Amino acid sequence: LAAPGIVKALPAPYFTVRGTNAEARFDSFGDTGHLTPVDRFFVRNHTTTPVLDAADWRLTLWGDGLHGRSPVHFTYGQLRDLPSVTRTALIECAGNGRSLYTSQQGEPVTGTSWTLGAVGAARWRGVRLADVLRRAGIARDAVDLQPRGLDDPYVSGGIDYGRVRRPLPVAKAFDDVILAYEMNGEPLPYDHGYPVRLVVPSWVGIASVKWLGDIEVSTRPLTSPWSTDWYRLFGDAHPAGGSAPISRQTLKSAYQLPFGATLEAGRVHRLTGRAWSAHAPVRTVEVSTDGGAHWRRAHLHDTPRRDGWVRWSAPWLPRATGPVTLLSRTTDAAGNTQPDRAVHNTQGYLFNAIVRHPVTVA
Ligand code: MTE
Ligand code: MO
Repeated sequence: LAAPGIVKALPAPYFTVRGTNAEARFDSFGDTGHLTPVDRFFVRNHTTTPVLDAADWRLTLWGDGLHGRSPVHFTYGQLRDLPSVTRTALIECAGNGRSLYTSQQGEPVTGTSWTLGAVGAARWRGVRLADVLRRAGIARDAVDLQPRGLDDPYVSGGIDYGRVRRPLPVAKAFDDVILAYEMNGEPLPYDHGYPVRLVVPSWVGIASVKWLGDIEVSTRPLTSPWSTDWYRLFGDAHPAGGSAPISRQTLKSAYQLPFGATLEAGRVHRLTGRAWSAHAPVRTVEVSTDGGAHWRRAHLHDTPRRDGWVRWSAPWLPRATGPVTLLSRTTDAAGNTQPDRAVHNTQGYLFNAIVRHPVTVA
């Protein structure tokens, strides 16, 4: 049952597999709690999941940004002996929602054709990256880190781009990044980065490097193809070589209902969904069951906070039969709200528009 490059068995009801990637069906979140169980947590692999052994794994820190000796090593046991922290964080692929640029806005994009299931919330336990950097002797003038994975080098179109790696500013590393070794109270599963991964809260998923092997610590800005060729906004709205490397995620809301679902006319349905923002806690979710002519507030079932998402529901009594477009729109405490259209970029990142969710009343 395991897909190529993915170790965990992917039960068909929960996932759509695309090559080495697996997307959760958003409607399968309907019977889960605030946290996303591992059996429906999306997998995004540039190549394949390596099966590593914690007993001979070690993390190496190196570079001119260490003031003492370099390299410095930490074994798995040494990391586990450091004070631990546990926190909830979403991981969401920068391209989550990408296919909607085309299906909803008629715009071409390249990259994995996700709908809305390349996101999940988990409880992560591990060590603060700041603690490890201090112990390794990070210099005052270090500005950038470059964490790198132990999965196979990424080769595409005959070009070997090397192992997955991406610069991470020291300021973010000291803020809230953790080296995670547990997910939802269990050792990290192979597909999610065993034995140790980064969790970079509120940033695009690529920042959360899995199967972490080493971290370069530098007194100068670093780059990699994951910050120059991809994970930037390219296209007409972003001329002159594209935006800066993208960092923070955006905001979204979605119904926990299959696209094209059929709902019975003449009875009350409890429509449910989730909303999340990487900028600030969710403030409101509004729903429209008439294609946007009227909006009303959904009921929020979680206390909005910075981490994780908010489950919401709204009752609906459809009377007339026929096709209907359901809409949802979230607004966060910083005043960000989902627009009617997302600003197009050729690689289809950061889709944030109101999703047009087709259903049929019969
Ligand atoms: N880390 C390594 N080493 N290799 C990868 O291919 N994919 C990144 C990131 N970390 C990746 C990686 C991307 S693009 C995303 S969206 C997240 O991992 C996905 O994390 P998940 O597979 O645990 O859901
Ligand atoms: Mo991603």
